[in-house]
Amino acid sequence: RPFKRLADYLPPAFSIESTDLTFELDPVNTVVTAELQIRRLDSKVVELCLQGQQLELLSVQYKGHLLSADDYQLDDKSLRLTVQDDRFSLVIKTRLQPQANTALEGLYYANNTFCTQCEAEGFQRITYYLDRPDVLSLFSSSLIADPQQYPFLLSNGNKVEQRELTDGRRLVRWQDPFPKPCYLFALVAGDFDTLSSEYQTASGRTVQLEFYVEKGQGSKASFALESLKRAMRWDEERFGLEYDLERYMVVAVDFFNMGAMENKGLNVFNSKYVLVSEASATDKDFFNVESIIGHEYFHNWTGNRVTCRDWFQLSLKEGLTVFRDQEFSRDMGSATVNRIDAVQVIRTAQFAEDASPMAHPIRPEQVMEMNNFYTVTVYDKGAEVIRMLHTLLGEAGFQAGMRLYFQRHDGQAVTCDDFVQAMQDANQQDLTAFRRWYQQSGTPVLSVKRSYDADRRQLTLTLQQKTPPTADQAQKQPLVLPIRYQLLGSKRSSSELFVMTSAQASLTFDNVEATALPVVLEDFSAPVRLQHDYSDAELLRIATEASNGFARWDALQSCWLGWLQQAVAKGESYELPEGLFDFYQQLLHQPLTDLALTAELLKVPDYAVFAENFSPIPVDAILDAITDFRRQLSQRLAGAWLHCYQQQRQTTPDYHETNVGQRALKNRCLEFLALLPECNKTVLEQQYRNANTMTDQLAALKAAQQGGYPGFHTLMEDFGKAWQHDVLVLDKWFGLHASNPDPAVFAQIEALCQHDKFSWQNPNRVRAVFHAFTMLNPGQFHRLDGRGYALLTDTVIQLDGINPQVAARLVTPLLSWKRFDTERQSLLRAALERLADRAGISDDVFEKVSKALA
Ligand code: B3K
Ligand code: ZN
Repeated sequence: RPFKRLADYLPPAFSIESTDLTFELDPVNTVVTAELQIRRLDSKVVELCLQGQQLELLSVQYKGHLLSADDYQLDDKSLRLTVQDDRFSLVIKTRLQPQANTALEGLYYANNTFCTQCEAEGFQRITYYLDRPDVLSLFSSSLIADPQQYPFLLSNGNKVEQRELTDGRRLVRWQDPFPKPCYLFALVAGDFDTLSSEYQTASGRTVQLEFYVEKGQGSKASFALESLKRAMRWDEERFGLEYDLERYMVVAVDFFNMGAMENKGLNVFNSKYVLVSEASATDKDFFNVESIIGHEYFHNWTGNRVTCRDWFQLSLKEGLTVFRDQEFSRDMGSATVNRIDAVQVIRTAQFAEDASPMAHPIRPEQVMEMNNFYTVTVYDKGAEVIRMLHTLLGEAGFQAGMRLYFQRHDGQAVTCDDFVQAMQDANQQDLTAFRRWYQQSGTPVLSVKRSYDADRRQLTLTLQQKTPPTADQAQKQPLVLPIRYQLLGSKRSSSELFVMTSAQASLTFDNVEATALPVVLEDFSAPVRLQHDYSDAELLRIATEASNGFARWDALQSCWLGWLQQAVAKGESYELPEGLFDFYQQLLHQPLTDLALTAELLKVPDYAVFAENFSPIPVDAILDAITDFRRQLSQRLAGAWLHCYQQQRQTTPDYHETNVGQRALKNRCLEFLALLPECNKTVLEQQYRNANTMTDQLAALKAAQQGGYPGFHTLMEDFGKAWQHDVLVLDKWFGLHASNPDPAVFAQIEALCQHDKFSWQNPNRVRAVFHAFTMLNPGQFHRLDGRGYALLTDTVIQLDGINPQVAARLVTPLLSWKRFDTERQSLLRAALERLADRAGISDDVFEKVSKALA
């Protein structure tokens, strides 16, 4: 099957100056009329090739003349015609069946609602078009439907007309004044609860904010609405960027392939990231709503006003917008914990991707199915690359670069190179070497060695970087690494920046004591794996003394990894050092002001964090060691957990930094208390029954599950009944079932798939069950009898026929077969072969599986 390559990029030979769409909406028979004004840009080209998939072509008119089937070529991917004129109109009529569209790409119908998803290449499932981001067109659209069933007919831009037709249907017409690529087109038709408000921009314009959510859920959208206002204000203050239309609409739907979509003026969201209340959503859910609302809003400038030339440049908008949403979140809550969470994503998921058959640079060079490249590498490593630029140039330099970028490229479709060039020119800094981050994949290993010369009182740090080969690229070169560091126990106590540009470098410190201790890579200033030879005592000293909160947490992470490696090597219990118990004791009696950070410091890392550091991954030994560490901590510090738990027990329900921190700390304590048989009943039952937030209720359930509490099943039954009307909460319940570490989980999953609220068509439901099973239940998923792998393989096959995008996301845990022992390797390989050999498997799944087997 063919790949598309970045190297083959050619500018478009035609432009589509305007696109006027008419939709006669019907679940089983929607007729789309597209009227395109086309201009030839390259006079040598006579063939116009429009992409189209899953379409029934009804008619084509060229300059007002109906064409016959001999006038064009049609296949299952395109419509081609020979054109003589430099300017002409085309009117194309197509028929769609939105209800049959379970792939949820293009125009689909679910839950009595019409909805579109066009990024990356979904618009070609609506009409024949130049479906590429560098073709910008002025869009207008007329939506026609039965007003009883679909009182709201929404599309991008300004509403310019609404009237009732003689046949009883309603027509609403929209015009978007900003030219845009078709991936930003959207329409929604349905019946909703609405929530609206106004926003005054910095320059004094008024913007209408409108949220459209499922009937009866209106009150759950107010936090999202307030988040939007905060994001709008923040972008004005930090980036000087204002919203540009009179209306900003957000629609929440339960059937959606991803988190949300930044369509111009009409965002479509997965309801999970809009609908929250303290009773039904956790603090983490609130966080996600605020951050994704911010993300989609920030796209209006970084993505929509300036868009991508081609899909290989995806990180141009995604890396930059993730950086912007992370900065926004950091200003809204605990800055340190925000950074910790972002780093965890890199260290687990992104490093794992680098080590997998799907390894790719943040700007990929070849792609079979673009939807497979909305990855942690493009998004999150992409954001780290932007963050490094920010570190190198400073806030003022970075903002100067942003201003130049918009000055040059507003209204254009550009490349990652254009972005770096603007940063370079605004700062008169040569960023040639830095650009390597865009073309080189893989995780650099940075090793740090220390030597102290007592006579000269001189400390030398020797730094070395090396990037191991990846599946896609054998040769690697040194990268530009901004390294933030601090020297503990010396006069130079502030944090400094060293920019490493070659494979080796050294740093010397004069006039320092032998006890001076360098803290390297503060705030994770470069996305690398750090290797050092620090002792437990030194790491615990950093964890206690460093001024950088991230560095404190990170030192502890190094400790945990070291202890776990020893436990695995010994194959038996490893006794945690006294220094750790003392440190924890202290934290539990006197938590830091940042309670959320305190909770992070008190955590034994998850399986995924440890696993990423092994090859082959000793699944069972890691799980045993984690269980043993947790047991040691719970027993040795029993009194301290209870003391701290009681101190933090009373919390105010609203989502506010102090309450969130308090809940995080309390629930960390609960997690350890639940491992003590004597505490179980009262503490767990009480917290579950008396919880004033979903955060606390769910934490009690999780602690009960992990602690093996006998009453757990009764609590689960109660929870399932209490929340059966709320699918978003039910998803949490599905996930808990699927993460049951007992072999009974297989029967439970079977039962869940029969549950009347489960649907294979709904990505949220499918992910709730199978994401939990594959990612949060490593013991059962990686069983040595292959049952876990077989279940996932069957699921991927079943799902591929319904929704290839979701199937391809689910298949990921099977790809890294080479990282396991020989028994698991052969089981995984067989699973992959079963998928590869399957007739009619989608490109989405095939691309990944065939890479894994190559
Ligand atoms: N741009 C969309 C993602 C589209 C994914 C297409 N498979 C959401 C976002 O990143 O904001
Ligand atoms: Zn995005």
